[in-house]
Amino acid sequence: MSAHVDEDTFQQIKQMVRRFTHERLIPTEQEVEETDALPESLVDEMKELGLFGLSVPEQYGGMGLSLTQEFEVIAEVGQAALAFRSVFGTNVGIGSQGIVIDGTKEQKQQWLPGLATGDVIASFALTEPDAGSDAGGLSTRALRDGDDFVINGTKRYITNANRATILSLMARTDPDQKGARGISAFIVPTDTQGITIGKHDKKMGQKGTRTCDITFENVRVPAANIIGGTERLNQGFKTAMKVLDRGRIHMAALAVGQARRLINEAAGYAIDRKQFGQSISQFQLVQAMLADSRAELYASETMARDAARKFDAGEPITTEAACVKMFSTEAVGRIADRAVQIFGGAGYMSEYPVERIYRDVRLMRIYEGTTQIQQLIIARNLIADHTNGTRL
Ligand code: COS
Repeated sequence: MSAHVDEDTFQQIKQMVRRFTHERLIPTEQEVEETDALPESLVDEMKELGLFGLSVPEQYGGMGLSLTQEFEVIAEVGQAALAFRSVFGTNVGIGSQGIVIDGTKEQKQQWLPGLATGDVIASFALTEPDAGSDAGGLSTRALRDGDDFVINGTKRYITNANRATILSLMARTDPDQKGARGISAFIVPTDTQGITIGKHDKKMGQKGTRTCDITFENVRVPAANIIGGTERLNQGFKTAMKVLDRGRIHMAALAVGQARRLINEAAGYAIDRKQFGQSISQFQLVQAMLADSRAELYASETMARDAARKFDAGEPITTEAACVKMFSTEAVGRIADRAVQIFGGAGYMSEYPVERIYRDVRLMRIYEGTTQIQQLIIARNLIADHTNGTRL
């Protein structure tokens, strides 16, 4: 493992997060579900624990975890309702990583320390009303005007937009280029004139998370705010794709966390619940469901760890990240379905967490690239490699 922090420190961080998840987050899940909001005191505790800075390099005040280590930590916090991870997730993942991966030294110095403490919140602004899966088809424009760019357009379903201090925003800087070329990534402070954050969306699950539309009306940012500086003009789509590649392994950590929780819940219930005069865990049809879930969890963990190790070693991971994201999020959907089945009628009642988790994990097969987009990426790369003579 290409550890960024030593093994002892990492184990301490992991144990601390595991304790925090079980002692503080899981007991607050019901309140979050009912109020559709996170208690601010808990968000402050997360800041104090350093959760906002897990992936920010140590030199900028973060914990500097490798992706392998981040996977293990996120899988711990991922046992709790997904809303908890979501509030710091954009700082650890898609909101900050464009700056970490492609940012200039000045941009890193300006923003990463605040992102690490949680004093600065970053959102990733790619999706638009007419550009979801077809991210390269986005129509928000950033047109050059002297030393500035002037941004107009609308972004949709932007996670943590309500709290964001800055946006990693993808916009079309070359209107003559229709597709992925001609897009640049910008750091846009949300207090810039002309930005309006809409009211938050009502969702099927993941209560307590926040997604909002953002509109831009003649929003003026200096050319120096292009992630990586002006030499990365029209290179922003690639920045977004690199961020998403990495983010898809982070997503797998969440799927693994939720899968572990579901299996714990289902096994506990199956052991306690008696029918036909015995524990239902003794019935082979129930055992088959538990076994399938356990095996799929193991496959998800193993794939994600392998992909994270390759990422940390600097290897290309686009195919692996897509495989891991597709497999682990589809698997957790099946695992949630089986957990509800094992709980029987009780599984349909909000009294037990599996009913909520069943709804919460549904989004995982959609956000940060649908299963169908992952299939497209995997197949495209496979066909290209094969055409070039590469055999598995
Ligand atoms: N890493 C680095 N560069 C990448 C890349 C990656 N993973 N994927 C693509 N690129 C590059 C390509 O190499 C290409 O570069 P050149 O122009 O130099 O050849 C450029 O980016 C355009 O790539 P491509 O032609 O593959 O773009 P497409 O428009 O066909 O789109 C998909 C590709 C479908 C993969 C992309 O739009 C996508 O991931 N969509 C899903 C978006 C998403 O996940 N949204 C979730 C919401 S945001 S949380």
